[in-house]
Amino acid sequence: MRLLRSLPLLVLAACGNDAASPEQNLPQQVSVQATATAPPAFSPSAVQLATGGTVTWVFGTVAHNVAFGNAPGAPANIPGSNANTSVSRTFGTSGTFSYGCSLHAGMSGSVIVGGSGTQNPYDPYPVRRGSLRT
Ligand SMILES: [Cu+2]
Repeated sequence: MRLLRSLPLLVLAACGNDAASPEQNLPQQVSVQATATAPPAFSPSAVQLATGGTVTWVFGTVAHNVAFGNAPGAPANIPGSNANTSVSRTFGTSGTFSYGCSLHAGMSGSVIVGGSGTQNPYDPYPVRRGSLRT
């Protein structure tokens, strides 16, 4: 009977731990440079980000934009011609979001949000059994 009563607590503790650990090592803020040199590119072309984190695109002397297509959960596009400015977007949904610059064919990048960071080894017993006893 004692084992059955403590089982729901153990399950809750394990779920909470699982939800937190994949995000622990992912950055909240990342910068991407839109290069002014040929060929036009986003650098780095792929970045990893914690869910809810922010990417800042840094535009130099050559105009670029950022278009995510119609991916569900993607932030608003950065339309038009952006030069000598920086624009940030927040990513509240996990997933991989590919984007491109409509001014330069083949200029593309991706933002990988949540879940894919370096994970801690799975701990099957995050709470010591003894601490559940009352
Ligand atoms: Cu461009």
